[in-house]
Amino acid sequence: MMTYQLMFLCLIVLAKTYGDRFTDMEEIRVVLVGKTGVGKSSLANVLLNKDAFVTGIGSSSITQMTQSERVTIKFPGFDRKKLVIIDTPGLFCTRANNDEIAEEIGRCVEMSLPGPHVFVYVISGSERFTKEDLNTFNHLKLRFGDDFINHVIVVFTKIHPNEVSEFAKSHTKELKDILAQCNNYHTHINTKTPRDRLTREIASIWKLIYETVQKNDCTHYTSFMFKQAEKRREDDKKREEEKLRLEREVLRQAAAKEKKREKEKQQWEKEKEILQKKNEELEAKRKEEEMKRKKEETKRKEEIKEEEKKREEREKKRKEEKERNKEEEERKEEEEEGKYEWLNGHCDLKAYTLIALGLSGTLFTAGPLAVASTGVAATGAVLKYMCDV
Ligand SMILES: Nc1nc2c(ncn2[C@@H]2O[C@H](COP(=O)(O)OP(=O)(O)OP(=O)(O)O)[C@@H](O)[C@H]2O)c(=O)[nH]1
Ligand SMILES: [Mg+2]
Repeated sequence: MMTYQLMFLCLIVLAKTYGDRFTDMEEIRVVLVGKTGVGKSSLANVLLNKDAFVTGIGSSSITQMTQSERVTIKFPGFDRKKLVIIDTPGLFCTRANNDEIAEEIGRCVEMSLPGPHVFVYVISGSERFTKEDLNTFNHLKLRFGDDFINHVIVVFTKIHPNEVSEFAKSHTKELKDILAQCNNYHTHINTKTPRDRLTREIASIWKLIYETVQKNDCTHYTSFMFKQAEKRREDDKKREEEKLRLEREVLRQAAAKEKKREKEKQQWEKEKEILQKKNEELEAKRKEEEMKRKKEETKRKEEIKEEEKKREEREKKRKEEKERNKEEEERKEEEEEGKYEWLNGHCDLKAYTLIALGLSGTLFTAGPLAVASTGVAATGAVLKYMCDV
C-alpha cells in the first residue's frame, strides 16, 4: 500500500515539474500491440475501466479488426483526461498476408490520428518468450519505423504478483534485449485480478505512459514518421516487386521460348505431314502409273500376240494362196499341156494338111509352086517343132 501511495506521489511531483504541457494535452492516444492471445483486449478493458472489447481464447485472433474506444478518466495527478485506446488484432502471426497487415496498420494509424503517444507492446508472462514474440516486435519496428522505439512501453500480462521476481529472473537474452531497446519501460499486470486490487499495477502503467509522453516532449508518433516507415516499406515492396517482375520476365521469356519451340515443332510436324502426304500421293501416282504401264504392257503383248496370230494367218493364207496358185499353175500347166497336145495335134494336122496341099499344089502347079509348097511344108514343120518346144 505504501508503494502505491509513493507511486502516486511521484506522479504528482512529476506532474508539478513537467506537467504544464501534459496538462494542456487534450487527449492521450494509446495503441496496444502484440501477439495474438497475449491479453491486449483484456488490458485495454482494464485501462478503460469497462468491457469495451471482446476477449477470449482462440487459435486465430479474437479481435478481428483494429478498434478504438474513447473515455474520459481521472489521470493520476491530473484532472480528467480524454483517453483513446486502440486495440489491434494479433498482427504478424495470424495475418500472414502483407497487404492485410498493411491495411490493419493503416487502420490503426487512422484511428490514432494525428498519431499515438504510446504503443503498449503486450507480452504474455505465462508463456515462454518465443521467436514469434521477437519477430512480432521486429516487425512492429520495421513497419512503424525507428520512432516506434521512442514511444513504446512493455506490459507483461498473466503474471501473478508472487511470481514477478521469478519471472524477471527467467528473461531470455532476446527479451532483455527488447526491454533494453524500450528503455526498460516495462511493467506487469494480471488482468484477472479483481479491479479494486489492481490499482498499483494500473498506476504503474499510467506512470510509464506519462513518462513516455514526457520523454517525447508530449509529441506523438507522427504520421510523418509513419510515412517514413511506409516509404521504407514501399521501397522494400518495390524492390520485391522488381525482383518478382524480373523473375516473371525470365519466366515469360522461357515461356515465349517454349512457345516458339512448340510453334516450330508444330510447323515442322505440319511440313512433315505435307511431305508425307506428297510422298503418299507420289507413291499412289507411281502405283497408278505402274498399273497403267502393266495394263499397256499386257495390252501391247496381246496386240503382239494378235499381230502374230494375224501374221500367222496371213502366212497361212499366203501359203494357201501359194499352194492354190501352184495348184492353179499346175492345173493351168496341165491345161496348157493338154492344149498344146491338142494344138500339137492340130499343128500336126495343119502341117500334114499343108504338106498335102503343098504336095497337091506342086503336083498341080509344079514349077515355082512346087517350091512354094515345099516352103509352106517347111513352115508347117517349123511350127510343129515350135509347138513341141
Ligand atoms: N490469467 C490471466 N488471463 C488473462 C490475462 N489477460 C488475458 N487473459 C486471458 O487470455 C485470453 C486472451 O485474452 P485477450 O485479451 O482476448 O487477448 P488478445 O491479445 O486481445 O487476443 P487477440 O484479440 O486474439 O489478439 C482470454 O481468455 C483472457 O481471459 C491475464 O492477465 N491473466
Ligand atoms: Mg483482442
